[in-house]
Amino acid sequence: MKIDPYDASNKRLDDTPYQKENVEENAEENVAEISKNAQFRAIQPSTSILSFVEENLLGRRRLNELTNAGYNVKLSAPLDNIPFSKSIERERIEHAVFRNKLEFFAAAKISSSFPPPVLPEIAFAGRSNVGKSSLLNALTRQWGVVRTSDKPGLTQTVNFFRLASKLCMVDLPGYGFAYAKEEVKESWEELVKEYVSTRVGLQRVCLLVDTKWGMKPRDHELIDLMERSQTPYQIVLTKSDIVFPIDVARRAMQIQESLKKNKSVVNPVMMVSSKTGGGIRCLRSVLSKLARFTKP
Ligand SMILES: Nc1nc2c(ncn2[C@@H]2O[C@H](COP(=O)(O)OP(=O)(O)OP(=O)(O)O)[C@@H](O)[C@H]2O)c(=O)[nH]1
Ligand SMILES: [Mg+2]
Repeated sequence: MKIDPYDASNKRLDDTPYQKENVEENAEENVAEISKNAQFRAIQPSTSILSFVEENLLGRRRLNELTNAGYNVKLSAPLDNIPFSKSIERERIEHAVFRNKLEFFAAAKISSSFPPPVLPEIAFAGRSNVGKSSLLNALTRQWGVVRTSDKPGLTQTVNFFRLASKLCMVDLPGYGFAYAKEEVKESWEELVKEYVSTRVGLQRVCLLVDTKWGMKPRDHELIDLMERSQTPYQIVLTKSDIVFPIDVARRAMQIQESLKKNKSVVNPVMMVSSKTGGGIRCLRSVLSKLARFTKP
């Protein structure tokens, strides 16, 4: 895998060699790529997916579309607010779980240092740079608590955060990036695999997939493992603000169809943008159902 120096929006390329000396092979690859694109464009998303995308204003949108719908574009993640809100401040997070202070409490490089599983746990997995740490911040609106970076491979340990005594959220190191040494990469990947297949109290793995790029071989590898260990996982499409709304819908449809026969997958495919806040409220609703509820 190589990093594309000219692509400021998304640095990842396929795991294929960057430059091919063999021109014929290159031409063949181009044809395959074109037909892959044509197949993608031919996907007909279901009406429920299409209306989810429209209702949540997902995908690349003009600013005036957001203002016309009543969102205050001066706020960060404006779609994560109530439309036509009269309040100058941002409206409170509606979910009792995600309103709590996000507290970092443990980091582990080896499985023996995982903290005891006391709370229901949700983990965020996915390729490096897919937006795992950003999503944790966006869900809690506590930007800065979880460190994010545009340099892939920032999160290098399994990091545990708690939301009061209700939920534990786990930020996993990303897999498949170019900078780290082979042996370091392998040890992180092994740690992630061990975590998702053996962790007691793990309620769900949110497997984050970049909307623009879709699923890659390493995502399938992790899915196969979670199927074998019967770990419930849900696909969350990230960075949906980068592509056109129709392509967000197509990607969700494509993934939903490809996992139709899987047993441990939790539907539906969620779609979010930590940047615009699109889909974040829905994801909170889905995930807060897994939290521990204490009687009022
Ligand atoms: N446009 C856009 N960029 C995003 C979004 N979410 C994250 N990013 C950017 O993507 C980059 C990587 O985000 P992180 O949250 O650090 O990704 P990560 O998956 O935690 O990465 P690792 O820790 O390396 O595995 C940062 O530059 C973010 O600003 C999003 O919804 N939209
Ligand atoms: Mg991270």
